[in-house]
Amino acid sequence: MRFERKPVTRRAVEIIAFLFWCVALAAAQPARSPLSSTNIFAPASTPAKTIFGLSVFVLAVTGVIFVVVFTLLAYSVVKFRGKAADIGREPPQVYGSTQIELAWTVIPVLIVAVLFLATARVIHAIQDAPKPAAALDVTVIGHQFWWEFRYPKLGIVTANELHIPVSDPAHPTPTFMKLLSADTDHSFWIPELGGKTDLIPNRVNEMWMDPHRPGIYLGQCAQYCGVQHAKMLLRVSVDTPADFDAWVSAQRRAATEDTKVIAGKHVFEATACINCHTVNGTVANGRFGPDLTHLMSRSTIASGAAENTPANLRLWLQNPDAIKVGSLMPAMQLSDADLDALTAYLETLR
Ligand code: HEC
Ligand SMILES: [Cu+2]
Repeated sequence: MRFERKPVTRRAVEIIAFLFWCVALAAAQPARSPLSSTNIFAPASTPAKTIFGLSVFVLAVTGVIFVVVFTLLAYSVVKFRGKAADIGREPPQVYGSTQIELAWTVIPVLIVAVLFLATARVIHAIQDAPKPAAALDVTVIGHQFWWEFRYPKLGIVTANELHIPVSDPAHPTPTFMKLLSADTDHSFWIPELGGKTDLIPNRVNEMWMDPHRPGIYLGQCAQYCGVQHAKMLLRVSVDTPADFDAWVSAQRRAATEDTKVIAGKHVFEATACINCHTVNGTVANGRFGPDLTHLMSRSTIASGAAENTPANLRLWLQNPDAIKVGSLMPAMQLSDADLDALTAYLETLR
């Protein structure tokens, strides 16, 4: 019987070429193109850079191992391939070489030790980093399926779009976060700013980030938390100090009262909205859903599921499932007139 070996080797070469191509493609993504704002190859803060350095190191070590092992394997496959004359014969049996056995025990142990020490160093550098006095405190609370951000020292509560100041390495102003969960496990992940950290009920996890350049950074809940886990997006706006101060003072202003939308406000206050949402200065003080006091300062609604436009807002109020199936906000069965009035009212929450 003749074995058909060529196609197998060719297939293996193709698969490996494909894997290399994938890695090269991912690495070659331009760092700031709109498609790559979650690019793990473009770290923009100290923890993300440290983790990136470690992963490149681990990839290099394992890459060398891969090349060595694969070369030996390919060599053996070709060199010792079965010949027709070998069929029915056993290959020569070789037993016990202390040198070889020592080598293939000691070298891997050393490699594992090096990887372990390098990793331990990075974990220590990130988790035990001292917190400077100028650090900003933010409490992040994961909800099915949105993010709550509280700034305890500034008295600000917002949702889904986190604003933090850029951190100049000469005068670092990192953001230190406490991560909590209101229901089930979630995971906070902004690839360019830091590693993943889970939000676990009845536990406080911590992480920090010190973004080096202003911009919008995107992320995503990275732990399956229910049907709309995939639409639990994160948007971090890294602001210049002046922009951040302006944002803070805008968030601390009381909600403006606009008499033109009084009808919509009545609908809001007479409906169950107020049990789930807060609007400062009104009877609404619910905490089950996002704080709406400055809803219009956000560019998206429903955790990045839709842009914050009047049409989307109206659609959301009419039927949240149209934007985010399975979201925990009920459709309130409002009349068209009430929907219009309510949307007009929400549009004034700047
Ligand atoms: C049972 C509680 C509940 C009620 C009642 C409720 N909501 Fe919501 N609402 C939520 C939840 C939960 C979310 C977050 C949904 C998500 O993103 O998954 C939400 C999201 C929103 C958002 C988007 C906020 C953002 O920043 O993403 C708006 C606007 C909103 N609700 C307005 C209203 C209005 C107006 C009413 C009354 C007609 C109302 N809600 C009634 C729970 C509720
Ligand atoms: Cu989640």
